[in-house]
Amino acid sequence: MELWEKLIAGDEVACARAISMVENEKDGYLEFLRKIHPHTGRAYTIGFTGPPGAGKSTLVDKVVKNLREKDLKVGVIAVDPTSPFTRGAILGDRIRMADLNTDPGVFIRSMGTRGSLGGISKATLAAIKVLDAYGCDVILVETVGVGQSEIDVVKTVDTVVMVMVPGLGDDIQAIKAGVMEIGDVFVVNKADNDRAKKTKLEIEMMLDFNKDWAFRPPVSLAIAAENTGIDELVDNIHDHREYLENSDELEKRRLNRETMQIHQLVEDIMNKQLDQKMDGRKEDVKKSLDGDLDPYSIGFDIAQELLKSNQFIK
Ligand SMILES: Nc1nc2c(ncn2[C@@H]2O[C@H](COP(=O)(O)OP(=O)(O)OP(=O)(O)O)[C@@H](O)[C@H]2O)c(=O)[nH]1
Ligand SMILES: [Mg+2]
Repeated sequence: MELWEKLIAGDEVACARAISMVENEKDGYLEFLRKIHPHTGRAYTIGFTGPPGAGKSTLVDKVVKNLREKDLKVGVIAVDPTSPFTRGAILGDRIRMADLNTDPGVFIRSMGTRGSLGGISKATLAAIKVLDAYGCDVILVETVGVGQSEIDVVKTVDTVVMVMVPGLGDDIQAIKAGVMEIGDVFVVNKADNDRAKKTKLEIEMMLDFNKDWAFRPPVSLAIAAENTGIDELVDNIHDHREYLENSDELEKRRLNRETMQIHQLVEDIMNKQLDQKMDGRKEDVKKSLDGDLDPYSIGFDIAQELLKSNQFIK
């Protein structure tokens, strides 16, 4: 059997190999993705984002267990934060998730943040496809909500869970811009801290500034470390899913995701061609600097050459 056949048959080793293959864009990875595409589209994807140390991994771990009780096959993609300060926490994640690793109904994968801008979201999108073909019913994606590339990752999932912590209300103005718009479901974790209720109210107030919600994001409390508030969070995610499915929103989000994938692929192909062409134009660039040529003519000329050539398709 070929790798893709093993993958869709639910072979765990094949799944790990397939993710590495697409993540590293090894030879034949596009052909591989084409083969598995007809076997995708079934999985529901949920992103968990929020500040470093908010308890995202702990929550994901508990949510996975909750979903496993419902006999759902679950995939987890943890996008490793770039900050060296959080390395210890990552190690912690691995240890905490160790017991999930022995469950054949759970597949966990960490993704590095190396590569160019858009690299993570591209690799994550591809990994989602692989886990979908592997037969996961639900795929959870954990990212630290700090940089643009993490926000890009989050934009590709069906439901975005925004993990907050008590006291965030103090500087809620600062996080308002990015955070309030992308969260579909909010959860204030670490509710063993007595400021949690106040933070929940503050978030609700912020949300209620906008009166025209088609789906007003629910806000709940959780103590992930004690497995408290998980049922309510899972219910809220489910409500959001129902809303998406009963409107045209789910299709809209998935169209966005598909568009993004196509966009990234074309960009990649064009960029590679462009880099090659630029290498051959070093003399012209020098002339441009000396004033014998200009960058606009060179750029336009290269663009025309690229558009005329049929070399894109390889
Ligand atoms: N008090 C308290 N601590 C918690 C709770 N949930 C998680 N923690 C602790 O908070 C710390 C960070 O938890 P993680 O789950 O690693 O947080 P994270 O958001 O995944 O962290 P990064 O991935 O590094 O951004 C750990 O020490 C957890 O044990 C909670 O509900 N209450
Ligand atoms: Mg984490």
